Amino acid sequence: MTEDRTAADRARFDPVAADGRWQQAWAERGTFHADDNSPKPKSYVLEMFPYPSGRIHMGHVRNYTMGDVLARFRRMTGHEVLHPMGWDAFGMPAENAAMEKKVHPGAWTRQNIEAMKAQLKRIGFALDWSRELATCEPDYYGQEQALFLDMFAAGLVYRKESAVNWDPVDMTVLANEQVIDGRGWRSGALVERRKLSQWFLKITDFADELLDGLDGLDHWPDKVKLMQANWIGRSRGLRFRFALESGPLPNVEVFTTRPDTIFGASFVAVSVDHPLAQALLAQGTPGLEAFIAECRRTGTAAAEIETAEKLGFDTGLSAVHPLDPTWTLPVFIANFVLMDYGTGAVFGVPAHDQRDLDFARKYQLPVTRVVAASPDEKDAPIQDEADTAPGLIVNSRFLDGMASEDAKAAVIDRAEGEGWGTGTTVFRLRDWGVSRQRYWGTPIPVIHCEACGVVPVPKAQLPVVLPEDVSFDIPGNPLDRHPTWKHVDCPSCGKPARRETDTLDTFADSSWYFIRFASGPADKPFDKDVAERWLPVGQYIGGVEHAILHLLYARFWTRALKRIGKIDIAEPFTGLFTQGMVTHETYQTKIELPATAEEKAALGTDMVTVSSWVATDEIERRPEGLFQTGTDHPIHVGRVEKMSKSKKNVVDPAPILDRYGADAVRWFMLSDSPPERDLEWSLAGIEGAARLVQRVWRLTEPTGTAGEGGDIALRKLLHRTIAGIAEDIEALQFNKAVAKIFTLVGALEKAAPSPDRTEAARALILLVSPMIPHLAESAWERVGGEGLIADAAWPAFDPALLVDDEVTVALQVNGKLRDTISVAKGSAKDALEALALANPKVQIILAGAVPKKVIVVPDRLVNIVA
Ligand code: ANZ
Ligand code: ZN
Repeated sequence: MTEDRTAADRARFDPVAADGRWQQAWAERGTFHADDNSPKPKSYVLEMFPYPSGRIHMGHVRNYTMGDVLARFRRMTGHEVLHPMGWDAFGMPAENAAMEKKVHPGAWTRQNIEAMKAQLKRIGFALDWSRELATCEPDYYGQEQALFLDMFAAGLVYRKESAVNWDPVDMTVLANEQVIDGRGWRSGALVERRKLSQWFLKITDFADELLDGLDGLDHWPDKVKLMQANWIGRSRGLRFRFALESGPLPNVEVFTTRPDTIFGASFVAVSVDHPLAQALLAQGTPGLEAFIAECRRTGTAAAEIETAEKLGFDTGLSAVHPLDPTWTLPVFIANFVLMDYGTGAVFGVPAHDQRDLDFARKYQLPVTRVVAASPDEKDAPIQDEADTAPGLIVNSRFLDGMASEDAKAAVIDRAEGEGWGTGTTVFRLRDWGVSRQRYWGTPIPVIHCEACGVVPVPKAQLPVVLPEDVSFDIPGNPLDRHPTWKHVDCPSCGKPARRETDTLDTFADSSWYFIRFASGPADKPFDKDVAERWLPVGQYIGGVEHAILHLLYARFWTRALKRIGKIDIAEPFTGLFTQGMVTHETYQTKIELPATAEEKAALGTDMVTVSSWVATDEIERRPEGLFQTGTDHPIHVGRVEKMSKSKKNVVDPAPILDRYGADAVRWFMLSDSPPERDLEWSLAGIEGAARLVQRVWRLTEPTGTAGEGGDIALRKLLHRTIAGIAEDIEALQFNKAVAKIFTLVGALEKAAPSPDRTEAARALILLVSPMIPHLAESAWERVGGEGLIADAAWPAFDPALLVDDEVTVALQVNGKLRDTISVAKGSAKDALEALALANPKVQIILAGAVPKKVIVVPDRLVNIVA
């Protein structure tokens, strides 16, 4: 009994012990250290660096496991691999923690980094930890300040008064993307429009190149390229002037991308910030001040303006149609016209633009169709929906019958010929507002002096370090109310001056970290020569939620550095992969409670059902079903959703790692779904992964007798597997690689001892080593492999063995499949016919009958007609 157990224990692979042992061995030898001076071909594999929230979650594990398999594989195929890790460490959560828990954002962040680093190490990632960086440390953000100053000197940074989204609760400016349904993404407060002096980076200077550059990114997902192209939004349009019959300005210049619809115009509208609106305001136009104030209450995000109630103020002025001096249009001030797009003024075509239609219905303006599917439909009515479909121009004088594109060109030609307008290219992309009124970010390195204006901090005085002694008991920017920090002498005239108290958007920090990983000297942001040895990143992996902003900003930042001569690389990431999410079932209890007085009044019932989410580890299975642990509340199993704190369906990787070991977790992350799809977490899945690890272990057990003779089938399978897995890993098709390993494992388990089997079992260890590296090291040691498997080469395959010289032929009787046979490829027709007629299953069906006809399709099928 006891003896049996020890034998079984000895046979079992102990994953947790192996994890620690090999992780230590790799660390001691610096196995994953990337050598800048290596003569080998370089491979830079990078996963999007994490925000140090405090714990590694399953999404991280999946993301980093994928990158890790590729990095390890590239090492095995002779590359010098750079696979670094760091921390995107500035941002709001640290300040929120400071407010809620009274800890310093720095202390909170650094503590989280230590905890998460230990967790990452626990998973055995092949990372070069010597290059670790955290964006919240002065040695990083000080270099970012230096780059900011370089861009400032090159004219790529400017300051401007602009309308911003102001969150009145968090007391900060929000980016358009942080405004969701008119509310602050974090506080949920209704966002207001405010004017503030803000710092901007000139990303619009690069709009053309950022758009055209997408064409060369062959290894990016199309959907990401499309999202970026739409975000940049290049379109051809026309700018032209409407003369005003009276009023404070002689004319209003509008911008349109639909000059073909010019005869469908029914009004002209300008932004509340337009000079015409401002001039009318200065004249004391009654009611205008109140109107503008009302408009200011909505955010500036395009989506916001699209959905917000359309508001207009009739100025009483008239604009003259440029193609008909007898035709005048009313001029409105409207909330849906933005000042910083086009000219801040538009003409409205209600029949073909939804905003214009909503506006026209509200203010009873004419709606004239000027585009129709065919000329017969020129009078088809427009109801509540604008007709945005392409078609032919109607009701439009000299444009009638033209296709839209031709009509656009015709109007632009006419405008340019007659001198009232010019064709232009415009972009939806706007300059990047980087000012944040927050503490936990990179201080913008400038000084404001009464006499000298904006003065950059001299580089010798960098880094501008954040003060440590700050308080978070009241909202607002702690840098602004710090007693001493902002008071400095002007570097130019020496008089008392004031530091900039805005910090940089954290997207700036993530716009160049991949360069700093490649080269991180102490005295400058990076060394051009060294950085260029590694860059661009060959494979970047991360969440699709970063498809637009992070990736666009990083592309811009890299191009900006190229333009100012800091690096000779235009595109930072040649390969991009966006992985799916990790999902899990959700659980809820539904409990009947007596209604409160208000609920009774509102619902007319005495009892109400209260649903609450239940955490994954608070559930117990009883014979009657699932219950909330320690209660009699039955559990309702809900939809499978992305793991999230709010739905309490998060599974913490830490206890799973302690129980099953790193390899089982890694294997599960790779095995179940294609990597771009969502992966549903399940305990059954992880247990299956743990069993696979043990199966591979058993296959590497010395067989004692070597056996004799060859096993050509196994040999062929092995060589096909070697070639196939290499292709799958290069294409990041990890689930396909996993399937091939299962097939090989199954074949090995059935194979009799032979030299071929021994060789295949040894090769199997190499094949699984990028995925389950701890097991692989132990098994490699067991079979007497040389050195660490982490340093071993990917096995070679013999191309001759990949050629498939056997085919499967279907045997049919009267068109029905009866059996299949394996034959040599290219077998002759009569040989196939003879084999078919001799087949036992076919003979049973025929029962002695003489076939009328035999149809043979070589390499495919034999059909016997009886
Ligand atoms: C006439 C027209 C007719 C328009 C029609 C659209 C459809 P995209 O294509 O997204 O670039 N526009 C111009 N400047 C604007 C501003 N500052 N604020 C709000 N809207 C503005 O959008 C260009 C179109 O958006 C322009 O073409 C203009 O309306 C409007 F059937 O002109 B259009
Ligand atoms: Zn000065």
